[in-house]
Amino acid sequence: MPTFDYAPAPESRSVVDLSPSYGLFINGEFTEGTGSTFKTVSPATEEVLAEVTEASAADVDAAVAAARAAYTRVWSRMSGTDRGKYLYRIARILQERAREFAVLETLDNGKPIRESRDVDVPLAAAHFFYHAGWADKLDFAGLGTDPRPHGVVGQVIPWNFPLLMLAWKIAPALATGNTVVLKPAETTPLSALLFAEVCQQADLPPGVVNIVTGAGPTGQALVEHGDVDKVAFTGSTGVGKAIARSIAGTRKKATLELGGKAANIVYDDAPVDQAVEGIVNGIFFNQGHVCCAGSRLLVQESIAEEVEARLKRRLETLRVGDPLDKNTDVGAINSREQLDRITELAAAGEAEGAERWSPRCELPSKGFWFAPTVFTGVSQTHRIAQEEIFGPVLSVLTFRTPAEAVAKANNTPYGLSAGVWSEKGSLILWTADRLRAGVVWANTFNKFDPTSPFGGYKESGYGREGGRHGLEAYVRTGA
Ligand code: TAP
Repeated sequence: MPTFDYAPAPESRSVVDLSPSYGLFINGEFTEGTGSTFKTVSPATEEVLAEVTEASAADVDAAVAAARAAYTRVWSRMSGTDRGKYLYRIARILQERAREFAVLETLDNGKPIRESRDVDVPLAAAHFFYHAGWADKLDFAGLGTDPRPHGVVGQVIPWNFPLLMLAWKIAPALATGNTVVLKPAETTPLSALLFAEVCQQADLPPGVVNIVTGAGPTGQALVEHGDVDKVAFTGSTGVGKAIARSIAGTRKKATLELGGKAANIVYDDAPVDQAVEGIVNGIFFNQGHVCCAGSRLLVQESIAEEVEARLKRRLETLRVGDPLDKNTDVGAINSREQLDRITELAAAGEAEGAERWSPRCELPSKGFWFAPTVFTGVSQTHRIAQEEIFGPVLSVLTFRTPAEAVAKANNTPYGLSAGVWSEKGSLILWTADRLRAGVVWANTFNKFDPTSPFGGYKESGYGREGGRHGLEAYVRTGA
């Protein structure tokens, strides 16, 4: 229980200049588009923030044509040093306009301002800085002789880290000499449209970056477009599989960053207080809308009761509510659709016999909200142990031996990330070696850095983003 209340500390909305409506960003300009429009709302209040254009197949065609022309005439001919200068410029503008981006992201996504301000925006700038540094050094990146760009890249991203996923996609593509057409998620288009303004401000040659807003059909038109050379997708495993099928047999290259169901393993010699912080960060950061979230806690049986008690005590202190309040720890669920999915899976957990618990917290009456939830007594066959919930819901399972922990951790169709908590380095390495996961964190969780490759095994997709490995996906070598 909190021992005292915090006074509200709301961040000001006045730094954001919202337009009532937005067009598409094609060939360096905002254009009206030929499709219909849709509304984007604040998930915390259901207030309509703006009308956004739904790009039609003809609009996607125009964006790809602009990207092709920019690739052929300008970007593929420019030296890496000059491309790097543009990327540095974009990175610096993102830093200068950081507060504006953070507030806009929080308004459109529902995530706490503390996270958009301290994680999303600084990391997005860091991705541009990092890739700016690579632009003139690609020959020395160990990518093979004469690494060259693919051409036009079609990029489709989800709603959980809108600006950050954009940075993960656009920065390496531009650094390696590709041009892009990017489709942000339907529920979170605004930071991508503000990024389009940044491209104008940086004097980026027209057509190098194009932003087409819309829903699934717009994404489909983009990835299936005949003049797209490479597809980069982050989103659900279902859509990822459909994309892989649709481009099979074509010349298109693809990277797919898909879902996850990470195990966070806590051994009995772990520093329990730190582990509890890591468990909380692992699943309640960004409302659990994190592909690599530590949604399955595997705790050694001998300390399970103690960990559970300390975890519940800690969760009683989490502040759920207004995402623009600087004290808020857990914000709004991104959409009604996502809230319905979380609600349905949590109900399935109860129906299958797991024990459900949430801290006492008052949820706002408007908007989309779900209290932080912990399920104990979960067995491996339960849906909440198998399916990705993508919300603030933790499933707790126990184990007795390291071999059992590894077997349970790997018992999932996914393989994106995992966590291991122990004071023994040898046990951490033994465990990490056996986990089928792209990223394994030791005595920490949800740490991201542009220098570190990120990506999955199994149904979590293929390809890596970040680091030298991430560049590989954006270049071709040989004849
Ligand atoms: P999806 O429904 O797959 O949507 C992702 C993006 O694809 C959105 O822009 C979406 O548009 C678009 N899209 C939908 N149908 C499409 C189609 N047939 N062809 C092309 N594009 C299409 O996922 P989501 O609900 O936004 O995101 C949650 C999922 O993403 C979770 O499973 C999560 O694990 C995964 N995710 C993975 C990672 C990494 S790095 N592995 C990172 C973040 C999220 P609309 O927005 O209009 O639907």
